[in-house]
Amino acid sequence: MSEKQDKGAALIVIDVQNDFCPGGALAVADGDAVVPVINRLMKSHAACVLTQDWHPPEHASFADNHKGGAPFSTIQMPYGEQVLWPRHCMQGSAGAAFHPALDTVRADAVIRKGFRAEIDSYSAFFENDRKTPTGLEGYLRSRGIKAVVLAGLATDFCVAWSAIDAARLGFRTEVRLEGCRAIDLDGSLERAMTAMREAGVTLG
Ligand code: VGL
Ligand code: ZN
Repeated sequence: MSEKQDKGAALIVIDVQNDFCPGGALAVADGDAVVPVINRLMKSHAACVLTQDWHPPEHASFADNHKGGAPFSTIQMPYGEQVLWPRHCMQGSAGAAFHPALDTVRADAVIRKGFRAEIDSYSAFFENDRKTPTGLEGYLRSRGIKAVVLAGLATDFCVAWSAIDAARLGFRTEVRLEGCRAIDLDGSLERAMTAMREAGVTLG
């Protein structure tokens, strides 16, 4: 899809925050490389929404909130499997701030997610129970938006979960891979790519 044809689509920028960039608490390799790509994409889209991972200190996804919980191990939560992460994107912290070079002035809205201590939220649309809405669907629909383009961090977690939900909700959905970087934990990138394709997401 050319940048011109994207005009009617909303760009959804996922979690381009200091903690996911080199030097951050949950750094994604080469994570800051997405910033210039996304700044350029912002200029060719009619609407732009940023998401911000935004956790309270007692958040259930933090390994150090679980006795003996090792970072990057997996536990069962009432809503399903949960990876335990290093403490990251704490509400109000420097790590939770957007990357300083991200052109945030161009954003129409910021959706924060993961602010409920007992449940994680990878997707921009629903928490990890896949039911509790963030409000993004209503925001996009009330603006008449029918197509979304996604970029950001990380490809295999928050970008993939957001893209799959967008497609399921009936939005025409494209992920711009040049504007994404992955964590790639035990094959998670490969699984995410397959799941996105199966959900009808265009990988561009
Ligand atoms: C993310 C792990 C934990 C992401 C957020 O933005 O992909 N990953 N929290
Ligand atoms: Zn998080």
